[in-house]
Amino acid sequence: MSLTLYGAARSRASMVRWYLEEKEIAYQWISLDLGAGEHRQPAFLAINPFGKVPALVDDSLAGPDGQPLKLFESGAILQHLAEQHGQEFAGTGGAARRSLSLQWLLFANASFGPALIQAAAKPEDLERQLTILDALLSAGPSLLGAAGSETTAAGWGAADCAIQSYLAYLPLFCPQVDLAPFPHVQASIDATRQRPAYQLAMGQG
Ligand SMILES: N[C@@H](CCC(=O)N[C@@H](CS)C(=O)NCC(=O)O)C(=O)O
Repeated sequence: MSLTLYGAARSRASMVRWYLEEKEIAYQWISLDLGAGEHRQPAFLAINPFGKVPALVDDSLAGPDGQPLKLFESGAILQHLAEQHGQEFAGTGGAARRSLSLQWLLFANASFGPALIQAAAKPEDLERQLTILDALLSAGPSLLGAAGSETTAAGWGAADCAIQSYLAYLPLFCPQVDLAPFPHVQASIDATRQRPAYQLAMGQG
């Protein structure tokens, strides 16, 4: 079995890389030079026709073409890893946990990420989301646990990886946002930055 992750420095691939490092899942890292247009070359377009990173090739499963499974979209890759390699949804409560994981991954990529990008134009949208996240994080660092999952063991997982990654981007993308009213968000950012696997994933290109 082998996993190959295609990414680039300072890209969303870092999120996926953090997950793999944190869970100690073996993978090969291929760093593309976006400036040189490596992501627009035929070899990579055969993996992700949209020419974006991250992309994953997982030879433990076959895709519809009979070749090793190729995936793009960070949220889909994280959910795949959680299910196939992270054993996140086994046992009692697994089905609910899987659905909640998907909910938070989609929220991270479709709602929270865009709110960060549009923070200058729509500050009230980001503030509202931060208020809710701060309240949820006050119940514990894992959103799956805080969101009312039936499971007893609320370990760190793909959903946490995505949300915590975007939260850690917040001071970089939106330095104008005052985090003083959001102490649990601030604590989450501080804790994320302390994690060796996060540092490794963010620090190496
Ligand atoms: N929604 C996609 C976004 C992928 C994306 O936009 N990736 C950027 C890097 S963060 C990229 O590949 N940019 C290169 C380009 O667009 O030319 C995901 O979450 O994977």
